[in-house]
Amino acid sequence: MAVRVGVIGTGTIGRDHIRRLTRTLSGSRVVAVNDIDAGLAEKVAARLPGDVRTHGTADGLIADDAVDAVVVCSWGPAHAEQVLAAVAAGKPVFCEKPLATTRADCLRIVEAEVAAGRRLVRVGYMRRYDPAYRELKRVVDAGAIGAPLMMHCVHRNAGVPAFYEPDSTITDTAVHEMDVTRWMFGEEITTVTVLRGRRNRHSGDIDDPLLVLLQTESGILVDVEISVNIRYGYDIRCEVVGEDGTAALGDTAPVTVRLDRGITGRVPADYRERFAEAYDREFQSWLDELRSDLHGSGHTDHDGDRGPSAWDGYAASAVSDATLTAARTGSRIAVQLAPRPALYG
Ligand code: NAD
Ligand code: ISE
Repeated sequence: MAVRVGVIGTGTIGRDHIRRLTRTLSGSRVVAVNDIDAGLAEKVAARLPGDVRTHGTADGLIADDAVDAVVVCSWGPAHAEQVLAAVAAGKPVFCEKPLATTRADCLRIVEAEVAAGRRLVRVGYMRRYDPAYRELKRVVDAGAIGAPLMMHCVHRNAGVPAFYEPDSTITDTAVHEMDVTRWMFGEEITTVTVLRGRRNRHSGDIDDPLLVLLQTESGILVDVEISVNIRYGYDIRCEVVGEDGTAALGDTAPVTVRLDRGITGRVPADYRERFAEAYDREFQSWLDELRSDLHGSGHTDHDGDRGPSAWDGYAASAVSDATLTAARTGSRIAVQLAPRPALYG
């Protein structure tokens, strides 16, 4: 039986996820939508097959008996209340990253889930499902390059979405590398430092680019270039430096052309192009888990885990909270983490 999904937030990524749930993946049906822009939600609903309800409020959608599971794609500051409402209703919820924009709000979600006694929340840290990132992690885990010492990351966007605020470079963009670092090395991040440099002329009041330096429990150093207005395209790079060698994501251009003494290859326009397969896989994994929960067989994904949890969302946002302080003060800041509840293994 198809999982009946309600989607909150029908903006850029909301519509992309609705498309994949409707046209690409198996096992679900979008039955309800909500957006604070009611006209937008109605337009999106009208284009979908079947009878799709448009709810005036997120709470109304969550309470709808026809909705089995909720997808939250509103902007970050709205996530916490919507995820908490879904948990209170006992409904599984997939929340786009970040889980919430503050460590405190993420902790409220973790506490609510722990009180509920079961894992209902998944967070959209889709890079964990990207084939290239998975292969990089496999190489590192196999010990092929020796013990990891450093990781160099580049996170470049051609431009920023309308909701973007000055802190979003950290809470909305760099937060991906905070999650990738924890996942890649299976360690928490302990300290963070930020350097601001000459500002990109396209960036208005946003400090862009930024150089973020993370350090993990065992001392691994991770540097992250954040550039969010670098017009040429969407460019994600990652290289792990080990004691004996290095391993890096390959070039993402599927084809390179050599012509007239030049070489060209496509750079993705944005995350929807670069991570299309990762989003498909993360959603298929979530749907498979929900369907097997409905039928009681306890699905886990290829790694044997249940995807990025509320705890993972909390831990990444704890790092982004510390990073905001590091950017403001210019100091190296320690990450504050609450004890990890048993619910998260
Ligand atoms: P967007 O601005 O295009 O869309 C957000 C939508 O949410 C808008 O239509 C807006 O009207 C609606 N909205 C805002 N507040 C709301 C509320 N309280 N209730 C209901 N609707 C509300 O933004 P976007 O680019 O689609 O990003 C949305 C979220 O998805 C953000 O958290 C962003 O970080 C995340 N995102 C993740 C990825 C990824 O790679 N995993 C990529 C893009 C966006
Ligand atoms: C956006 O919200 C995403 O999550 C993208 O993956 C990221 O690259 C971008 O910087 C964010 O704004």
